[in-house]
Amino acid sequence: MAKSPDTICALASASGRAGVAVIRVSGPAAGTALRALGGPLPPPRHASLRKLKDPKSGNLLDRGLVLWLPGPGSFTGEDMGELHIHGSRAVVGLVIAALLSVDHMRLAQPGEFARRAFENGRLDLTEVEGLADLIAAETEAQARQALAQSEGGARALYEGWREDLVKAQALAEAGLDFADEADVAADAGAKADAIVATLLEGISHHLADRRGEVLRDGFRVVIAGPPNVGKSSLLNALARRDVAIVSEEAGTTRDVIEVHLDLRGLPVIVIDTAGLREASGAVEAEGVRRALARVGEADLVLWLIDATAAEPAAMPAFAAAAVPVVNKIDVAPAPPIPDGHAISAKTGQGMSELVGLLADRAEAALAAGEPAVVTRARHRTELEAAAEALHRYQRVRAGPEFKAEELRIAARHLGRLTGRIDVEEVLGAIFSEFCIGK
Ligand SMILES: Nc1nc2c(ncn2[C@@H]2O[C@H](COP(=O)(O)OP(=O)(O)OP(=O)(O)O)[C@@H](O)[C@H]2O)c(=O)[nH]1
Ligand SMILES: [Mg+2]
Repeated sequence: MAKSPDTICALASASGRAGVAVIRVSGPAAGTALRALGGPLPPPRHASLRKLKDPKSGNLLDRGLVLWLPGPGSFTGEDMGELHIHGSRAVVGLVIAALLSVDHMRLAQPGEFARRAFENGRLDLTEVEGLADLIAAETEAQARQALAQSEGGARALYEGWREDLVKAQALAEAGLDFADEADVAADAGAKADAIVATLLEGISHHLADRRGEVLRDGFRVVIAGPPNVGKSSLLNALARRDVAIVSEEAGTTRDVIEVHLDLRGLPVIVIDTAGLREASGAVEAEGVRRALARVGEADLVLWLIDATAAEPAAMPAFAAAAVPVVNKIDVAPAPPIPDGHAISAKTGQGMSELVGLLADRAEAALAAGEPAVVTRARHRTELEAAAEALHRYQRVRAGPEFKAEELRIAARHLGRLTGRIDVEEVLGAIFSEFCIGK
């Protein structure tokens, strides 16, 4: 792809007060800009301490490290520079203003460095996504998965599959060319069939693995139950802070409130919901509707039961798969409930066991084995479409040209995954994830 004429610069570290801030520059004028502020270019990829001056006035702006990272071996593939300066808003503002006074320099759009890395073939789409996830990672397991993906874990697999498909396609087309020589055609067809069978096995194996998406989004635990049983109190106890309003009034919670926990390095999102009952008003009814929607998306539901209630509320059908948790055992003994957990959100009794249970469930769903490859709905959609085309290939009886067409369709979906083709429709969404500090 042609080099972009603009040179871009931006603060790469989080904005605000910090010991050090990093400003990145990329594009054909990167070297000129570094020289304009910091004097002669340091040797490539060696940090050099420089006085940074305003090119117009000659005023000293700061003293900092200058890095010269010439293309094409740089992150973006273009000539790049980095300035490590003091991290105050004032210094960062002055240095960026000085950079912008250099010809052909402008501020980068969110994600533009990654976009250039992609356009210059330094990263494929899955690696860009992995990088966005790595920047957003909140727990160790998320960071590990994102790093594996940003280092090409998914790319290698998907590219390998695409190459196999191209081979199968060539074989299927050979069947067309040698239609008169039945032996040759049959042999090529059988080889293509074998490649497709192996491919389908591989794709199905990875589609069956949902760990990647759950790990990226967080393991979702929904606290549900009748009003006033202590759902919000349990959320606060898990969060160890007052996140949700607690009161003896039934129907207190209406909005859905989420808390992000890190349990053994795994991201667990605990969600408090409105008490489920025949709502007494439109706002509460909306709360109940939202509660039920969250239950539907949950990886685990905790069904809360009030130990002090004369008669526990009947469990709705969805709660059959839920973990029953009896609360308020500081006031009344827990009724015997099979596989139930007994806690007091107020005194903390039974809470460490409950946290242990959440961590175990999250671990069972997420951990174990190699990092997952399918980490986003986008991957799943394309892989499913590719697998469908391969299934149709296996069912085609009409003739080799129809088989070859299904292989082309499957290859197109794998090409979309890595960003070889049809990238424009997904690019905007992915690169906007690089908006630092959002
Ligand atoms: N003694 C005792 N009281 C509790 C405990 N947990 C909650 N409560 C009390 O029960 C009442 C209801 O608590 P909430 O946490 O607001 O209950 P909720 O299920 O979120 O209620 P809604 O949002 O109205 O559905 C409050 O007065 C709490 O102080 C507990 O473990 N022991
Ligand atoms: Mg509540």
